[in-house]
Amino acid sequence: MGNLFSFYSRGFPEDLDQVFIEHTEGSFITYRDLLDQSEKYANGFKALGLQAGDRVSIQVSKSPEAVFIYLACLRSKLIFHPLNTAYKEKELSFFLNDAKPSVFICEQDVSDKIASLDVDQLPSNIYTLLPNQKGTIHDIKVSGNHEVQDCPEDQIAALLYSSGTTGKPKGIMLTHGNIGSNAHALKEAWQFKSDDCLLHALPIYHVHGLFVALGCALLSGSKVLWLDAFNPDEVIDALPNCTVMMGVPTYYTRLLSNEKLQKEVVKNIRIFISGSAPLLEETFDEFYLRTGHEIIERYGMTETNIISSNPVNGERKSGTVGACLPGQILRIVDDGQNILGPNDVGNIQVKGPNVFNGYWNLPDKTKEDFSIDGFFNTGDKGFIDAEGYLSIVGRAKDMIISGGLNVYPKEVESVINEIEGVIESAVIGLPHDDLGEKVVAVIVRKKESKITEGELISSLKSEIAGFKVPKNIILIEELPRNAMGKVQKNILRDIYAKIDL
Ligand code: MCA
Repeated sequence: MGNLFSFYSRGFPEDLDQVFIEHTEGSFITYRDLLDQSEKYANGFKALGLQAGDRVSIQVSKSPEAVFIYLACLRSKLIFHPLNTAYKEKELSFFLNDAKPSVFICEQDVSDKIASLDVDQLPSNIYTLLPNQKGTIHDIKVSGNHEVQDCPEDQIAALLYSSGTTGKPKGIMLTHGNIGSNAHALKEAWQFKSDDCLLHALPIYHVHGLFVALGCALLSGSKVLWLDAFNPDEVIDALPNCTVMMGVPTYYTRLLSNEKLQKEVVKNIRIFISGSAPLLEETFDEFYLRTGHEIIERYGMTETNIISSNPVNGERKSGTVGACLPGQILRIVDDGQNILGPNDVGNIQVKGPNVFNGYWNLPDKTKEDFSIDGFFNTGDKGFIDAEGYLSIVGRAKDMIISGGLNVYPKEVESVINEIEGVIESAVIGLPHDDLGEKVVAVIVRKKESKITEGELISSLKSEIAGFKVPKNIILIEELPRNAMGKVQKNILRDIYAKIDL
């Protein structure tokens, strides 16, 4: 496959003036623009003296410009490191300290306060994104031919962080081969063709919006209808012009809450795809009743890209995430690494060209997460039925998925426990109609402390990204513990799931 940029570009339409990105108000970006702009940025990075393997961190609102920069990084074998704009100063400082990028592209407000970040050494090149801003990345663009650099498949293409159960985020290294092989498998599985039009409302700082959605479009030379964020009214207005939509389950429940979602609106849609969080069977059923479409549920994670999917042709079994994609090996093992048979619940492991290269600067942690024979331990529990469909039944990791975003309780607890007046806390996930799961914190205050729920929330909002901030805070006298002294989160979940918080 070689360089992922070259691999993508082999799927581009012959007529490069065909549209790649179309905005709802009618403006568009062609495949030629994509080539030209990414080439100019690649030349710019070269002029800055960047070398293969250098990191380019980017924390900006969703913008096609970020796609040009992603492709420029691929062309030049630089490592693209996208960041959620929700991250607060402390979180951002951690990422910059850990990834040590040569270039950081951010919004004007972040650029203005960059000196106040707790970073050992600020990146030598800091830019804003928009053309009319001070110190904009547009200024680095240089016209002229740029040779796409050839590279092995295990060349790192992107660094994406996941918080992890220790509370400290880990950088997940994804290679050109990981991303390319997975996009190819998905393009085939979901039968993307050049006349498809993908409704794209996902953020592009995660695997889902960036590698899965854009990867399928690029490899098939098709069009993307670009929405800056998910807004049900805008999505429903755009659906008649599209053939495919991808989203997290929250997108589908929000669409169902909108009366305008009717069969007529989806008449041109070929497939709806859902991932990043469990799709409730009732959502699947209700969506089918309303639209006549069975949502294709698939399963993946940042470390592995997408592992399995329900089929385009053939039975889509609700409550399952479908069969393993071609080229990968999926297995269920018990705690002793013995391979289990059909319908036996155990640990889900996967091996294949899609599986990441390791955690950034954490070789021991990487080793821990792989079996001796090279399978990645997903940390999820499930079973495979006799027809090969995988069902996820639980997580071995203490993790909450809220609106398709992973939240690690340990990370939130560490921040809560630092707040003046707090003795300890337990963060749990509780069912939520809109987000699937919501973050809830059960907190024990010091006897003399009068800190309120509202004060705790506002303190947390200044420290961590909004999606990690608990939707509810429960103050109690003591956390339930077992004989070993371990907090019994299952008891907390049982109690508070029954109460209307
Ligand atoms: C925003 N907020 C949230 C979330 N998002 N709270 C909990 N969970 C969330 N996911 C909070 C904000 O902090 C803010 O709080 C308030 O909600 C409104 O913010 P806004 O940005 O307007 O929210 P929204 O537009 O309603 O966004 C919800 C969303 C969005 C549409 C569900 O989070 C989203 O697009 N999620 C998709 C994420 C995704 O792409 N995941 C894929 C990663 P306040 O009002 O208090 O300030 S996983 C992946 O890539 C793997 C490989 C895979 O398999 O796909």
